[in-house]
Amino acid sequence: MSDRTLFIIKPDAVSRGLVGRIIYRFESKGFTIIRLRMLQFNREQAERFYNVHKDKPFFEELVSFITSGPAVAAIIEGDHAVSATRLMIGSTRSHEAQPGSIRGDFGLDVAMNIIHASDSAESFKYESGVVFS
Ligand code: DAT
Ligand code: MG
Repeated sequence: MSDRTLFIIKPDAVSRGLVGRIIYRFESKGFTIIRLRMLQFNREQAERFYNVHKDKPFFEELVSFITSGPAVAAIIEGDHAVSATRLMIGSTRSHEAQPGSIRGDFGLDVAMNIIHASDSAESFKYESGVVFS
């Protein structure tokens, strides 16, 4: 089933010069890029984006990290986009992420974990509204 998802290359990966290598993986996999933009999250937008985590102890850290520098957001389309992209990014805790996944190959940290991807069709709809409106 062809569907769409959103990923965000987070400020740590942008500042480390990983944008091209990350986008290359999604193109190589067979996804089509539908939208692509560099953006700087402001606090209000970051709090809305991460609304689902507002009661978590790491919420403040999350918001301050995502607003700390430019990020790159993309909407991509292809078969099983949501689940395939989640597999490609790897586990949240980068040091435990499978080698071959983006977090597994490029990161070690939990908070600064390179990339975000929507985890369902509903979160894709919500998150892309925050980032591409
Ligand atoms: P994911 O990004 O894999 O969907 P999540 O939705 O559980 O993970 O959490 C959102 C982000 O919050 C995650 O990418 C990094 C941060 N985060 C999660 N757990 C954390 C923790 N224990 N300490 C610090 N940051 C954390
Ligand atoms: Mg998540």
